[in-house]
Amino acid sequence: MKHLRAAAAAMASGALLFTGAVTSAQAAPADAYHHPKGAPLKSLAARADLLFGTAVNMDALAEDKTYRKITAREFNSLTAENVMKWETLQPERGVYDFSQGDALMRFAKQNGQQVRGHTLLWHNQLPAWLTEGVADGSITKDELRQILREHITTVAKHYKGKIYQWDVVNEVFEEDGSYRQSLWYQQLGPSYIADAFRWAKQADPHAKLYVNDYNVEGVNAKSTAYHNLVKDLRAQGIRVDGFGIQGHLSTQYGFPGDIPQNLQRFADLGVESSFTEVDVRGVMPMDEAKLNLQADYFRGMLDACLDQRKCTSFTIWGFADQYSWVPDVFAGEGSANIYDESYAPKPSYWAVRQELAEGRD
Ligand code: 9MR
Repeated sequence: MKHLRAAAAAMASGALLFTGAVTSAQAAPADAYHHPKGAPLKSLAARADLLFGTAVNMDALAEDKTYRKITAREFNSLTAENVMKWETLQPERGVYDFSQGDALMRFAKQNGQQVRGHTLLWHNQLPAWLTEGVADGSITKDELRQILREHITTVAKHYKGKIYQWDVVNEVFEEDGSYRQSLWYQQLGPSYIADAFRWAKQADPHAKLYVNDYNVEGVNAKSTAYHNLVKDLRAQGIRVDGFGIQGHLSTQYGFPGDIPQNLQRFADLGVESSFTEVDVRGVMPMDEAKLNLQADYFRGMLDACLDQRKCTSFTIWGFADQYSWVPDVFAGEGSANIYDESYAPKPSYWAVRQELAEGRD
């Protein structure tokens, strides 16, 4: 546990700002986030050979100058929080709208950032024409397979050579490791997963192709299902390159202690891994103890990634609390990000900063 040693050393040397024990009030002068001294987070990450990313809310990027500034300055990888999902990209059958996805690509290019693709297949945020068509039988199973093939091919080709990792399939297992009973599974059976990887590879051979899910940080039934899936697909000659751990944690539950073992067993299979959607929510109102615990959770995930050579990117799911998805989904919980609503860095910001600065072992 490198980070605990480092925190103790920092404390002893009086470097309080980097212990993670600061409150946001202490750490944040009123008017601006960009006061933390030193290099931006992305420079520290680059030195550690890590892509450090955030999910991007395109409305905030258009309307909020500070949001835009932080997005440009602190991260070397961006993920579309929503605009590369089916309902945005194919709002009508056969009609694609890449305008917002392309706007994100342009922003990333202007700022020298890489882009993570999310997601070629999911059971959520599907367009109504698709879900309704399947429900009323007007879209047959054969047609659905063609629709899936066409969507993956069109989207991956559109962004060919510009996306370094694609979440090819997202959230395909239940907590007990059985297949999620999604529209895809119910209509097409489990072979849709191998198909999705084949089609993605054909369309964009250079992107690293990922499975991605939540509650798979440690070794458990769900992460074991992914381990078996990756092993089986690769045994069939299907290219799967990476295991994506979303990393949506809550301070009201314990920290999964066996993340290093989990990352190692995927590395042993020959695939890389990434943290793809990290945030740590808490039961509101937050207090200093909870904020410090939150910082420990961020630190723990980042430390595990940095200590695993095959962990190549670490993306947080947004950075500012006012744009977080959490309060809409978990009643009474919030404060999941590293900056508060006024862009004051929280203890979790300092924890992330410290870990990045320490780099890999
Ligand atoms: O953050 C996203 C939020 O804005 C959307 O409303 C929501 C719709 O389900 O999806 C959120 O992002 C999810 C991601 O795409 C997949 N993993 C879980 C994320 C949080 O729900």
